[in-house]
Amino acid sequence: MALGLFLLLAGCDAGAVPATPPITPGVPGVPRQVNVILKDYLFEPAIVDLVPGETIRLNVVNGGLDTHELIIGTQAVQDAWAAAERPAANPPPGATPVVAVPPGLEGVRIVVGSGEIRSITWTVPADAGSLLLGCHISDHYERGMAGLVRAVGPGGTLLAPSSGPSGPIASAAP
Ligand SMILES: [Cu+2]
Repeated sequence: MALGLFLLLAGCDAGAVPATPPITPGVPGVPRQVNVILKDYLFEPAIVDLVPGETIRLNVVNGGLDTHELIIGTQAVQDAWAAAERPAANPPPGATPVVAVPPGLEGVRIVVGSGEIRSITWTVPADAGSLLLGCHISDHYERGMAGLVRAVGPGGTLLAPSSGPSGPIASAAP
């Protein structure tokens, strides 16, 4: 019975996306592939495990109908983009309005149109555990496009929490 169930599950799983393998930190010549999917209106995954100092190939896929962005940065970076993009809320169809934040608060920003994928190669900073994810287009952040980075060791074990803000997901709940 148990074996039959196992076979059934295994059969259903054939051809599906394999489980996330243990983390082998990326290096400049061989970056680790990290995928983040943008949806209407959430990040998948909402918690991204990264090893401080590793080099990743960050692939950002927009599986939603709206234009979305992935901003990776501290709370100060998220706040800066939220303030900068507030005037551009509910933009007309077309290119995303050009917005800017003060120097030093740029973080990483990747804007992706519906159905598109954009990739960057990025070296994860030492303060990775204090980084948050956000999309500040229109009201997307409030609707659930908020997440965070967890700093992990090479084996995927959680590193000691950073001094960053706590509970960003809870604070972003409607
Ligand atoms: Cu969005």
